[in-house]
Amino acid sequence: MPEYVVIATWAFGETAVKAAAPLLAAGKPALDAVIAGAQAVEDDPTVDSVGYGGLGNSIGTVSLDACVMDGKTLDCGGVCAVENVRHVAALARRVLEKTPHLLLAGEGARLFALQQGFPLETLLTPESVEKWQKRKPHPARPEAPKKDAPPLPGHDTVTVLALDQKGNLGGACSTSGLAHKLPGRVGDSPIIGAGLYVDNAGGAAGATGVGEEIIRSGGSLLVVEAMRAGKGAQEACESAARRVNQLAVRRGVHPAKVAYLALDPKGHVGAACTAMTTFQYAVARPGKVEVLKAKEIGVEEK
Ligand code: SD4
Repeated sequence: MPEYVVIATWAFGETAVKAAAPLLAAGKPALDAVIAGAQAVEDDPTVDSVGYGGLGNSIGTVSLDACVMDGKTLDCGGVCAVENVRHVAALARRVLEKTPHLLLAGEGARLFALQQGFPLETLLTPESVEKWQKRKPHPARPEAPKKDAPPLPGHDTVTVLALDQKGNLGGACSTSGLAHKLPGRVGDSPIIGAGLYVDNAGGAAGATGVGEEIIRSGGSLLVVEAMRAGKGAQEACESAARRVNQLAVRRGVHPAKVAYLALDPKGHVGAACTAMTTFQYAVARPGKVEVLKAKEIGVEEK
């Protein structure tokens, strides 16, 4: 029986892996575990970039994106620009299970959530409203970010990847996206292949950081395809981070903050981020939970 492994983005990923590990230890499927992990972070009001307590968009509304994928069946589902639903990773799973579609957006996703019995609630907290106000873009800066504007602060996705005891991989990704984003803006996180990709035959990968650059550079599918082609999980993440840097240099802009996390079908883990991105991630294996720092790929690295 393979040993289980679960990994998750950022230091708050520790909350996710600690929620997911007991399910994996009990022999539950990877998909159940990653959704439980994502949900623990969605419920944490101190994480201001995921679920309840997430920072609002430019008009102060919390708008969430999420997706899930099963590495055995390649079944997947996502929701984007959803308001008033806290557990969007679980909602993405309902899209996978109950509909012939892969991605539901906005009001359609919210109505689907109601139909599926998810409660509608405000996702704002007094603390998140205060932070949102403090982090408001400078008045001199236009509300709608310019094409080449530096990224706004306040964005961190929880991406959870797991290998279960049957040797199956699963992944979930959940975020409130960039704080102060334009209403209707959707990042990489709900898009299969961008924010997440999982295939037992290649591996699992997830992304965090500036969604526009993750999508532009090919996203998580790049990482999985690199593993399928024989690269290790670490090398695959590094090559995808290098791609982000290379495209930025070609386009004459500073590379965006982007990080990749990967888990191969044998349980090897990889993580890498672009320059000036301090990226931490959590790893749980039987009897051990660690928070590690990812390798940073400098712009000059070819
Ligand atoms: C997005 N990738 O909406 C997400 C945000 C994020 O670290 O992960 N930030 O673009």
